[in-house]
Amino acid sequence: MQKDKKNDAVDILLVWPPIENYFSAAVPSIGLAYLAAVLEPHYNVRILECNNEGMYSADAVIEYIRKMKPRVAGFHLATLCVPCTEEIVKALKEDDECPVFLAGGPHASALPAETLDTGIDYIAIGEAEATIVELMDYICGKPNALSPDDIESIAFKRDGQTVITNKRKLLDVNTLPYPAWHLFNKEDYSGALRKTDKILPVMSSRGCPESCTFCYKEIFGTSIRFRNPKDVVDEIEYLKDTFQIEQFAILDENFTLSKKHAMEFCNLLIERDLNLGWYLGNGVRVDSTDEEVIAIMKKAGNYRIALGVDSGNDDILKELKKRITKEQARNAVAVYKKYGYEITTFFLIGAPSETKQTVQDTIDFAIELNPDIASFNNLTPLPGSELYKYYDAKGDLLTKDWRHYNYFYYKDRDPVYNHPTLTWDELRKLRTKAYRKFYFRFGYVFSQFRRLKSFSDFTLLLKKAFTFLGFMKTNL
Ligand code: B12
Ligand code: SF4
Repeated sequence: MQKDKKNDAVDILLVWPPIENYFSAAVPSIGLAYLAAVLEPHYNVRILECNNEGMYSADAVIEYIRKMKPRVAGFHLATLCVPCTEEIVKALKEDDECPVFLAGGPHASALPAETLDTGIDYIAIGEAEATIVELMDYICGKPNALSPDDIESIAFKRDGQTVITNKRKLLDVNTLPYPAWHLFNKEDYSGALRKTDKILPVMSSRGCPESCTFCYKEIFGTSIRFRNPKDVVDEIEYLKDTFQIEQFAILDENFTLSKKHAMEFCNLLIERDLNLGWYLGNGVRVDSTDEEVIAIMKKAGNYRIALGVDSGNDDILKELKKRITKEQARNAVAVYKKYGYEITTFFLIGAPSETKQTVQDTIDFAIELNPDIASFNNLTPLPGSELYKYYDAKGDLLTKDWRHYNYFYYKDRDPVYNHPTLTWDELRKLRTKAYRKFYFRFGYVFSQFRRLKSFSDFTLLLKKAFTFLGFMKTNL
């Protein structure tokens, strides 16, 4: 999709760094696509999505950057991306000439001072569409550019001391341009759970007002900002016309929170008759189950939903500050099943008060709900979450080697925190048990076969089964 600008000097390369042991390249980074969109009118921008483009090692990225010689290289940092990025930045800083390094994203926003120690020159904390343009204007010496002290929500070092500037206000989401997907190199994004790879993500809101202890809150805070539904549907129509997408993924953190927003969006989508499938893969809350909304979402093409159920024990749900109950989860699954949805339920294993019995409650509850996919993640205190601060304050974080902060995988992972009662090995075994008990059941296999309506459903089921078996074999 990228424009041919091979002969132009590159002002900024935006990098989604490689992650070892990465499970699914489900969608491209909409954060980088928004940043590219605000930069493009002023600067020559390129994108490198390492995992999605098959670039898995620091060495490959180093060579790529040496060849391209961008003036600035900006990294999107989830916690797992930090070790590889540090390797890249430190190696390039040994060269006679190297780019100016920027970083932003979840890890950099949660721990800006520590992230500067990786060699990054400037960090944009939080939402960065305005920040990145101001930073580029400064770095590129534009007349009237602000000086770093006057650019809000950045961190940098001066004389070895970290400077963090005043906090910037969240922006008006209705002023954002469309994400610049035309600058991305890939046309298709493969995912094991869906029927087509011709897919792009869309965000109709930013943020979530809840405060679950394990969730990341440093970028969009605890408010929710909705876009005008008409603009969102215009964007989707543009994606279909321009990139021939067959599906889209809504990345909102709390799409069903506002009935009015969800209903208006779906009604407009139905009116436009775009004939696109879509899914809500990030999880919606079970306490916002409204049958009228679910019926219209289904009619508008939504076929897959993920529900944040998290535990089969009400006390654990309280401890996690989920503000939901098992009964609400039961009701939600029943209503989504009634409308024929493919349902994923997310569960977490390892809340601070978790015991073998409460994990058993979760396994029993998952079996009772019998969704199409039950995902049991190892509760990992990720920087930016309340749980991280809790374990850090207690001195119970065992390592800050970030490559181990992976909630999908146990393979090659050291323990990252001291759980109050369960050992790391017990947590690992409990999670393996959850997967085995849930999936290796006649009732589960039977319900999956009963859903098949066509040969393509069957091939998708096989694709899911092989992906899952590969995951079980290598990572539990
Ligand atoms: C959609 C999503 C995904 C998608 C797409 C990921 C992506 N990075 O775009 C998929 C499914 C692929 C995914 C994968 C993973 N995800 Co995810 N994901 C999300 C989710 C729900 C929304 C992210 C999003 O699109 N936000 C919207 C855009 C507009 O915001 P943004 O990406 O943050 O970008 C803005 C700023 O951060 C900043 N910015 C971002 N990059 C840069 C770069 C520079 C140079 C600058 C200056 C600024 C800047 O500017 C952007 C515009 O304002 C968040 C939840 C959340 N609350 O953010 C979790 C979240 C980001 N994911 C998380 C995790 C852990 C992962 C995985 C590691 C899971 C795994 N084990 O594989 C991988 C990591 C992938 C990766 N390489 O980053 C954690 C990260 C926490 C942390 N401390 O690292 C979050 C916060 C969820 C949580 N657990 O609380 N994820
Ligand atoms: S887990 Fe879901 S409901 Fe809880 S704060 Fe995060 S996005 Fe909101």
